[in-house]
Amino acid sequence: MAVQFLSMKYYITTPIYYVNDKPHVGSAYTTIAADVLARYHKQQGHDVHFLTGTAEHGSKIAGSAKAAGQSPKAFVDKNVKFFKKAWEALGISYDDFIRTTEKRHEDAVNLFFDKLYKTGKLYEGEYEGLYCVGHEAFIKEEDLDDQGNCPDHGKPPEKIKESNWFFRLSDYGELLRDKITSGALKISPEIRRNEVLSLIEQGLEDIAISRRTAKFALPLPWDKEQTIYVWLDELFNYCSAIGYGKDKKKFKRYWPADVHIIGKDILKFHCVIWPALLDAIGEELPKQVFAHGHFTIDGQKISKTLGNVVDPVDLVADYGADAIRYFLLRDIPFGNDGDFSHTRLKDRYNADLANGLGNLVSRTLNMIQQYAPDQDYQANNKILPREVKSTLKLVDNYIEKLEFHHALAVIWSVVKTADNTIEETKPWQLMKGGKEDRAQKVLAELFQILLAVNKQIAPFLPDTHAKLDQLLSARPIKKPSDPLFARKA
Ligand code: ME8
Repeated sequence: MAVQFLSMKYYITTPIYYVNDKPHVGSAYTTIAADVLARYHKQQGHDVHFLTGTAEHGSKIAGSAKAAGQSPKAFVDKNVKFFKKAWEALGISYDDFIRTTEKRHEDAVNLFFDKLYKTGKLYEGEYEGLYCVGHEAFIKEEDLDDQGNCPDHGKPPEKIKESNWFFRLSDYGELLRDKITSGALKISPEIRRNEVLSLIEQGLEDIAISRRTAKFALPLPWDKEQTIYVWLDELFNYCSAIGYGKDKKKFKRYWPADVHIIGKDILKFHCVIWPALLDAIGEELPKQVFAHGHFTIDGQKISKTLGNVVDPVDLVADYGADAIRYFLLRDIPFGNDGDFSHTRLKDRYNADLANGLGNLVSRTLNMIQQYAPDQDYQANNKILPREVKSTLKLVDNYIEKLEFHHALAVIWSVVKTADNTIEETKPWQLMKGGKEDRAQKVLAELFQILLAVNKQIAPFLPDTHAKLDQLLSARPIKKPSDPLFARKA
């Protein structure tokens, strides 16, 4: 009987983004990082399920649709296309794209709420508070700016007093603390883990899980006067997309998620509320949540009013997808806050890609075409210099820790080593001086370095990887007809 071995599964998610607008470079950042991890695990032979999608319910969407003079459904159907187009332009290899207005999601959310209702963890109560539609969340008075506006959205919150259903989040402090400190729920980086632990230490308050006045939201199954609080609807996408209540086999295969990649703004939702809800309905908690930092654009907060919103599709048109993927992950240490600078994008593009990797490829292949067309260029681990081998070994470790900037720095240090080898050995002089064997050896070594580098860049720069793969497997070897990265003036 044939024995079937199932490869290790790896379920990775991004936040599902609000479709009230086009995607911007912030949502692109999270999605690129998740894509790199997904591609890396696919390269390792794992059974990867990479999910992204869009959040399409709630007052924020309804308000933006109204302002655009469209029905919410027509509005989200139009805007979701911008996300799909942007992810295609950036080479995002998602396996599934979930929209919260899909029937498969709505059905699963109904089931989830039925289950939640039966847990006895819900009760009816009065809520009075300040609601920020931009965040789709209540905001504390002390967090408003001097003008009484939400500091992130520049608008005053709505004063809301209504009777809602509540979830006893306050019961979960101890359980969450245990899960986090034991490592069963890993929160990275450390600073975010401490932030969550300190939130728990301060004491958790119960949360409203329904709204009476929200527009374009799903009705609560047992109380049609109320709608489901959009954040709970959204969080459940991670389960609905893999067949919760419908496809038991698929759900069992992929749940719990191996990692939710998010921005630090939605930490509490993912590290406190979401695990507590999952525990309440008897599901396992995600294994890891990684919350990266936020970045500004040329030193300023990303804002429509300032007009500095960067469309990732425009960036791809100017630089190509790989350059944007490289820049975002190389320039901003994943996990830290940072700044997206147009000047640094151009500088890094020229230095690391055009003059760095691109130049190394054309110089090396040009010399091989001229001086060593008859070499046998199979992948040969023995020819690869030992120090290159040991340096490149660090890359896997960095990717697994989501330290993408370190992984890329290591790969580019090898590009530099290869450049130095060319400068120091000057194969053209060796040829002229009758040291052909020595020159052939250097070129064979450089070729092996290119092969090794090309393997490592695959998750980060998929288009470049494919082009370089073609160049390195062509026989006879020829220099590229176009540079991999044309220099920007
Ligand atoms: O919060 N820098 O959706 P959203 C880096 N629907 N990343 C940024 C960023 C910046 N300046 N701005 C945004 C929502 N992001 C919810 C999510 S999940 C169940 C529901 C990224 O469209 C970052 O990943 O507001 C952040 O967490 C996400 O966009 C917020 O996306």
